[in-house]
Amino acid sequence: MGIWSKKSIEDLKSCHEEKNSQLTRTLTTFDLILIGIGCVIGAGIFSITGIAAAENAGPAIVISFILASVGCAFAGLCYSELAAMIPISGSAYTYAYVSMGELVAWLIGWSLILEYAIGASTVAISWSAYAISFLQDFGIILPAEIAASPWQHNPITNTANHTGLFNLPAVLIIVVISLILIRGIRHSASINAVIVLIKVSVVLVFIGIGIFYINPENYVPFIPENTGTFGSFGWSGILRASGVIFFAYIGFDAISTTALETKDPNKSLPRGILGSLTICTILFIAFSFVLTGLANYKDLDVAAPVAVAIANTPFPWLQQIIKLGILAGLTSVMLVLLLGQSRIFFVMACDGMLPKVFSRLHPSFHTPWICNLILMIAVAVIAAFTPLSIVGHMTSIGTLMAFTLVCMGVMILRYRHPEYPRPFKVPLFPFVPIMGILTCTGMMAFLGLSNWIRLISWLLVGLCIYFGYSRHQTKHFN
Ligand code: ALA
Repeated sequence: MGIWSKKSIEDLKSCHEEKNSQLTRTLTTFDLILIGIGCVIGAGIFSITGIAAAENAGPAIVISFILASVGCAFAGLCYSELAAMIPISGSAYTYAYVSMGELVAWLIGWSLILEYAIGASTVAISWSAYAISFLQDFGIILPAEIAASPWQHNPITNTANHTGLFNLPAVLIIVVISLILIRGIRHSASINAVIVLIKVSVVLVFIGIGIFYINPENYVPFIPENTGTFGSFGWSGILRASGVIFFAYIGFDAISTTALETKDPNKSLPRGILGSLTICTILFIAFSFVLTGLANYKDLDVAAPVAVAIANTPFPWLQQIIKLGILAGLTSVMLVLLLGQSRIFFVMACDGMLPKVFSRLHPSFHTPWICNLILMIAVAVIAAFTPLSIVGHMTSIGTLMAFTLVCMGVMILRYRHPEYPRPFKVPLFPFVPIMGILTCTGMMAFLGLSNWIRLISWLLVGLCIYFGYSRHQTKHFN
């Protein structure tokens, strides 16, 4: 009993039974793949890829994408085994509760805030930059004071003068999305499907047109020589870039947070996770290859690298359409991240880890609306006042930690409960989870000391809350 007390899968099911019956099971495998793509293709590919190519890897960013995708595939397989075996909302948090006990579950739940809530803030900041650029194309110039946080470059002049007070567009988009989520999951899934269609079309158009205008000279040298600084080009740069662009892959695991609303979770969850991961990996590799072929990597160090690349084709008018598609793409990412976060809080509140108010459902919409409102305020405040790079790296390192623990969870549960039915089993066990642990921790290592310090500080705050509050409130399981 206590901090190492674990839940059995039956405990979990009975704990959530009452709430389960109030959420509607409407989502299919296809919906889940759309939710996955909706969350994955976003600021990572549209903004961070160009910056990572310009600062770390050059055209070899393609190799970074392949390396990161290998880590994601290992973790994705592990997620699938657990998601099918424990088809209950809560993602890695739930799996850790079953395999490693209450304290580790709390720490995972706490680091998932970095992935979902802080990730949503990151994307909102990127959305704001593209929205400002789009409006600017039509002569609408926002006052600099409300266009960025005080520590960010001026997105209107693209200069380093810090004239911003707060980021109003980022706040507005978070408010709109939170209100949509309060209205209900089915409604949100339909909106998500339309947006996913738009953004996948944008990616395909970019690849399909761009491939004919690649300048092969841009690929020379394919791996620029290391500048003498670790992580700045050469092989260390490629590895650093794989940690940086890992952000682009974040989100496929959000599928597992919708288990309570999925019709046939045992089959749909692994199919949804692996399906969306495969599609996104292919698109990312093709996209980054075309991006670095259209423009020299040195010119891609901007918030909107896609626009720079398109300018090198005979179709500059594509810029507006592409920016609009990117705005839609980023919107759906925020939608899924905020949905996932509210469902994780919902389950944690059900377990007593968080105050009950987080699991209170709206009488007619049947959504955790108070939780959505609290999240809306927190995420909007962070997006209003924080620079993009800090929240982006925090998101990556926190998610990688959660992924590592999911891979460990698979190994522990195979050992502790070999008898439990597993509708989907990780192939080549234990090779896959071990490789998942190694690749994810490797990417974390390359993210550098300052991000480790931030992660450890975040976890220490989490431990204080756990020992000061949650530990005394949790339901204990035998
Ligand atoms: N993968 C998501 C993005 O790139 C978080 O925006």
